[in-house]
Amino acid sequence: MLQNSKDMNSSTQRDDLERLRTEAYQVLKTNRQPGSATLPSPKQYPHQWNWDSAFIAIGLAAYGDLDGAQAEIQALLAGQWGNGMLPHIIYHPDLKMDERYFPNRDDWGVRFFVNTTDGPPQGIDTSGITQPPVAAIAVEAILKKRIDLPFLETVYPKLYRYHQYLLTARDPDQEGLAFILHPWESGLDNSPRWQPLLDAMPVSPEQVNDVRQRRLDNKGVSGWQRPTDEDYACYIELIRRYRTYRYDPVALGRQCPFLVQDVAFNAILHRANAALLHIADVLQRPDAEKTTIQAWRARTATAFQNKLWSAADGRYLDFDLAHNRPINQNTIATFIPLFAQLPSPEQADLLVQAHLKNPREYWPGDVGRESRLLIPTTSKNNPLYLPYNYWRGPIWINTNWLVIKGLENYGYHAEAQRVRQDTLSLLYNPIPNGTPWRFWEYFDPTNANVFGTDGFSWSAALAIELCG
Ligand code: 2M8
Repeated sequence: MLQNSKDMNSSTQRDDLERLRTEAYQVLKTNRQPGSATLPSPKQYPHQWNWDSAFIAIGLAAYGDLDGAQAEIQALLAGQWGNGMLPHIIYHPDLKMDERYFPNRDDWGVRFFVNTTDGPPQGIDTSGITQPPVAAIAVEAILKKRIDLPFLETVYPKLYRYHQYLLTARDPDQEGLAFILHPWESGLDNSPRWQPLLDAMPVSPEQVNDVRQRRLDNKGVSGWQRPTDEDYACYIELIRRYRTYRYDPVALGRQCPFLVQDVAFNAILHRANAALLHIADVLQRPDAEKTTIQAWRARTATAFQNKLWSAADGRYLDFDLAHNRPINQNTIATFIPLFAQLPSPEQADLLVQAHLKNPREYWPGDVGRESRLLIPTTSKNNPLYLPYNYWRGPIWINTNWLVIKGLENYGYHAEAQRVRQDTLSLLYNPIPNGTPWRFWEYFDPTNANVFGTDGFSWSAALAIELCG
């Protein structure tokens, strides 16, 4: 195992990191579909996912495969809807893949219910919801390595329209906060933050039974590592409702039982708007357009201070628009605003000292619930914390990566280094005469047990980025 920064600087460790990079890139090559995008995992997630592709592009850019990174982004943007939304899944063109993932393309019904000028492009099957908007951040990572003007000119208008959709259709009151309308839009699917909302959603025993029959995600991966059937019944019930509303954004905004201004999603959007501005500068876009992006950023920054910050808790709280109240669940989302430089230095210090470095919450130690590794995705003192279940507590490479960047933004270099060290040590697991790195999906913070699927693309991609 990679143990500490001293080890990491030794020549053996440098060789190991070099091998880690090479093997990680191999995973991405294996998961890439000829002439198309990279699957998160051919076994578990056999289609293209929105924020996965953005993380993959970041890893490809860090490796120096800039053509691959650009192709990944272009494949993602090819699925953009007429109304600007970037769907969370672009289904694999091979229909046989539908036997391997639930819900399948027909379950969304987007072709039937969305006006074609607003909906998915002809010939591309997509889901009907989005995911955290990391794409512009990935494009910025590419442009820092190579300025390919024709590429930037192709992708910029699409990214602009995506952000515009999020800050208009998803922000009818112009607060600078986009709402998400499904737990899957957060990317942190069964985060404890959503539990109170799901508990309030009526789903029948028949619906639970139906998803129990249809679910495929808990066949290759053990069910105890995945969301419950009850959670899945809610996920599918929400999709059923969107079909009933014909994906009309106004109806969705008024009637959806799950409407949340998610701290993590909006922090990522804020950071993505900084990236968009950077791209606009490179392309010398008109001032009016840049002023609009600046206005989005100003609004979001104000809303984070005035609406989402809780002085009593010393952290940001998501806001439940359907019930007009904050959601108070301490999870990894607490730290994502650091990535977007939203907190003041004093707020950042509170987040780091009172929460991240608190052994009752996130920091390793045996006060209350014991853990050894950073960063659990749920605070250890949250009653809903489960170190082995999906987004309920396990460590994920993408959330660690976002927090590492956030800590570095504020000069918390020792803490960032500690998280980076833990992240690489989880990925680096040499076994004699075997494949040393399997790039698992998520990890137990108490004992480094591995969960989910192996050969998981964003674990590999962000490992490359972290190797530097
Ligand atoms: C997971 O989500 C999908 C649904 O979108 C699933 O559980 O089937 C999440 O971890 C999500 O963040 C990720 O993008 C997706 C593909 O890796 O898997």
